[in-house]
Amino acid sequence: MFSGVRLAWDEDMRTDASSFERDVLAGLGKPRKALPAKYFYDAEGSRLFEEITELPEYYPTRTELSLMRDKAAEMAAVIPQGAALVELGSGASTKTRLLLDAAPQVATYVPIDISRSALDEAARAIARDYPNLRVAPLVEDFTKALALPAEAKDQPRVGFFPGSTIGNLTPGEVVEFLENARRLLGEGAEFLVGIDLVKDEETLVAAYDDAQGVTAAFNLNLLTRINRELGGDFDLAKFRHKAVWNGEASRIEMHLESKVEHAAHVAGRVFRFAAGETIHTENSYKFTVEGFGRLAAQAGWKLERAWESAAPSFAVVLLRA
Ligand code: AVJ
Repeated sequence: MFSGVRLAWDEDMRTDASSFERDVLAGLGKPRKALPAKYFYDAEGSRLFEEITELPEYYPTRTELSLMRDKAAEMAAVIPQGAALVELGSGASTKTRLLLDAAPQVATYVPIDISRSALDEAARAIARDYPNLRVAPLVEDFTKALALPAEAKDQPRVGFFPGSTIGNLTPGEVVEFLENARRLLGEGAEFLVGIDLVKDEETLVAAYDDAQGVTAAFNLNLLTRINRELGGDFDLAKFRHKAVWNGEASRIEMHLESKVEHAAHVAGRVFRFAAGETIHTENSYKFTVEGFGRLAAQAGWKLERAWESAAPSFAVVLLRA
């Protein structure tokens, strides 16, 4: 399944070598070659993603931030007194701070992340800056977490999942993820989710194919990682970055396209490429608020409210269990 995107890389999230190898060999062995997007985020990939968020074409990060800045008071107003704010996959906590600053009624902050060191650091920084807040971090894969810490047991729960990270999931995985979140947060809980919205193709493609080539470097870095960690011999000069809008599936697809017919080797196996053949490396789904509401409903959530930015559009939606 899905593993959350993270903003900082560290030792304890170094990918289990054998599952990386297994996933890469399986993905390259498919008739339509594909690699899981979660493997983008080695140290260099995490650095490149940070750089992407600063690009003029890559609007989602800054749009969500300014939406949250503008609407923080309204979002805070839906959070009950004494609530536990549960962040799924806590990254850089800039967006969390916007909420906490506007919502002093939050009693407990529960960041959930699979990386203990990233979690400890985030928890320590928040605890220092919000002395009245109880911070109860949970080291767990947030897609699999089954129970909240005791500190958050008897409080109203508000989930928080910003960044359109949910866009990396297929619709079926979105429903599964939202079902798990509902089970974790419980009856009556609220859930604030950041989603990128469908818009004109030109804006969408530019966001994933920037003029400076940072997204191309991010995409190609996956081959560098395979070369280094799995003894691959990919020649990066034989591939080009491609970002295409798949309107039918409502997603941006990233691919690595082979410019020429050639072969590459990974872990002693040979993989042949035709000229023009691609490796599908990422899906970034774009939603409508109504469409997302239908997915949420399938998972037992009711879409109560949506805050939408001006163009290029991005939304933070409020779900209720
Ligand atoms: C981190 C999944 C939200 O899909 O926009 C950015 C990742 N890929 N540019 C996105 C990404 C290429 C990003 N998410």
